[in-house]
Amino acid sequence: SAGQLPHIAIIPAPFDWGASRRGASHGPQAILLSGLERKLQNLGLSYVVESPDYLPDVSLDHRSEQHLRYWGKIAAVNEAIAQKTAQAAAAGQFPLLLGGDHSIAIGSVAGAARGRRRLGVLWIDAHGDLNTPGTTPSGNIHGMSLACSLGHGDSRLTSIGGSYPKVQADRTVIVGARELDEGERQLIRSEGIHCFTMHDIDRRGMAAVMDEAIAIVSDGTDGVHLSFDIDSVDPGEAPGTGTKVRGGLMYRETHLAMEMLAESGIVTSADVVEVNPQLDNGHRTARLAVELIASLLGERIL
Ligand code: HAR
Ligand code: MN
Ligand code: MN
Ligand code: MN
Repeated sequence: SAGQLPHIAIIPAPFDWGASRRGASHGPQAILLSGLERKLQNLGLSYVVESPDYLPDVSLDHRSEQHLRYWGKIAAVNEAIAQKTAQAAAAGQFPLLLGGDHSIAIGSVAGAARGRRRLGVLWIDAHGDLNTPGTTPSGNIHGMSLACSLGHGDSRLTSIGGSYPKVQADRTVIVGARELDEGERQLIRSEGIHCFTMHDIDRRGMAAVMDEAIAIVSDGTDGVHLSFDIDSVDPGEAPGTGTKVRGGLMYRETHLAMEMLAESGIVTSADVVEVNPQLDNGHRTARLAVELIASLLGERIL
């Protein structure tokens, strides 16, 4: 990734059946309307905005279970997301997915992993998204997406984009966690997933945490997928999201993380998820998402 600027494939994923509330399906439009294209132009990046037409119509798919809510819609949509992401990556582009709730990462990680079998994953989130149907307190699949990518949970989800684990635990890093369920804590311990909580960030500082996170996800990997859940940011800065948790990342801490990732040059694909304009204060959260994407893609203060 050194030297030549990547061609960005902006892939909208207007889907919210993985969450407990509707609205995140309008995230892509809100982010695009908040000046994303202008930012990319100012950075001198070439890009294409894909049409959401690649997604199947799942309005009549009502397959759902108590501990796997709307799994039918989610499986169908994520197969298409995996395909679209893999296609962009195979064409040498940088897939940038705009969510959508975090269930769309089941597809994006699977797509990113298709051409990179030693993919590192950096999951920046207030949550672990490490539940399975056996541990979920809600049945909502956006709380299961990272577990799925690691090969844990129901085969109707883990088989999306191919019946194999898309990533390994020792190449997976969570940053920003502050609300984990008991089953998620157990999975973190039993699998050895690297998890930097808000406690770690408070103690050591964001720079030290990101230095270590970058070292882990780039060690022996052939690419890195960043899955950025906007609820990692403190709700004071990012109110437009469905599952807010107090005590999150500060404005500058979040930018610093993105700037350090840009400097490292390791990120090969990304998603920005859980922006819900129906819960936003104007377009505050969508505008923040645009700023953070710009920092990730190389915008610098000086
Ligand atoms: N851990 C809870 C569950 O599984 C809440 C998950 C919440 N949402 C997210 N994920 N936005 O990051 O239901
Ligand atoms: Mn139950
Ligand atoms: Mn999440
Ligand atoms: Mn979250």
